Amino acid sequence: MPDYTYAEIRRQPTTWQEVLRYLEGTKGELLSCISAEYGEVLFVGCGSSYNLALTAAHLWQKLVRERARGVPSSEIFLFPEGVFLPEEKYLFFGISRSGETTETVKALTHFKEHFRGKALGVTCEEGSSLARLADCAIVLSPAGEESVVMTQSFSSMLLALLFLAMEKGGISPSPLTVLPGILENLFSRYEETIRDVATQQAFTKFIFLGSGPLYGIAWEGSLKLKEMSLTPTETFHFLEFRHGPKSIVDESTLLVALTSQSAFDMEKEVLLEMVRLGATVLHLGFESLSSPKAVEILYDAKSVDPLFVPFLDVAFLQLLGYFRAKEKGLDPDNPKNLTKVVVL
Ligand code: F1P
Repeated sequence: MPDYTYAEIRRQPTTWQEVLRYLEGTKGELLSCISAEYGEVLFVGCGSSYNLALTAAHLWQKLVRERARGVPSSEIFLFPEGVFLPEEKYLFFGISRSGETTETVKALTHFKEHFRGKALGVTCEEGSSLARLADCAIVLSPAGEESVVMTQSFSSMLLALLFLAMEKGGISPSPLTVLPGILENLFSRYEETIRDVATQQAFTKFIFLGSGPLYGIAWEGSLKLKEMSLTPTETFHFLEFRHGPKSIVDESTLLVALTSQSAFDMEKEVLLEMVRLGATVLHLGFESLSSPKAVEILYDAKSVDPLFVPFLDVAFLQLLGYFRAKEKGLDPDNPKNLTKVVVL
């Protein structure tokens, strides 16, 4: 009987539909809350929520054309001089599934007390500290989950931030309505591919590669595999991997490669170089690497917008972590050493 982590991963298409309906209903209020001009937009969170912040910042800057950055919550109050300029006006997004992570609540409070601008909370918990302390809150109750590790909460909070970025950037978010159906179809086509890779014992080194908006997703896939299956992992921007870390590549290495349409040629060169060093590649992207050492999940460029890729990639990386945990006889619902919320 699949446990709730699996159910929540597979439920994402339905949850995304519910989240999009919620956003259509609240977008007027949210847009009026963020309508001013800001010198910089900060996306702030811990763990998976920080990985989400990295991707959200890239998408925001691209779509809204405002400077944006992802920052770990603790940096906000421990090293504010590296984040803030006193005279600047900021839009601060505090991101937290629980809305109770000590560092993120502290970061939002510290921002409001010491710096200028607007503080929004992005959470799945109605009535949470983050939702109460923020000037405005995005509360995605349909994306709440039983799982300790973040799955639908991650993709749904990212979806909300993409929706808002598109609206503020003057781009209609209506194309997002086809995203749930696309994931459902891809799940039925490729779930077994992911399970096959996850159950191969030959791999002992797992390296995640992603650039641009997919760097945060590579980190999230890396964290999912680590949290659920207790597997050591590393994460790099694609071309950074050549500058030293590639020294460890051999036949026991699995590269989990999240390629992009815009940088595919250079990303492919990195991957084929590592295949020559003995690596196997789990490739998620649009174009085939045409290599016998690549296991591939390929998206149809005619129906998949590049903006959809972070969501499709992360859903399959969640399954990778889940299936490898099950293969190792571990319980993904109760990951070792972890709690659902980190309260200090
Ligand atoms: C953040 C977090 C998760 C981590 C674990 C503990 O929670 O650190 O990233 O995977 O579940 O909580 P939150 O601030 O998003 O509630």
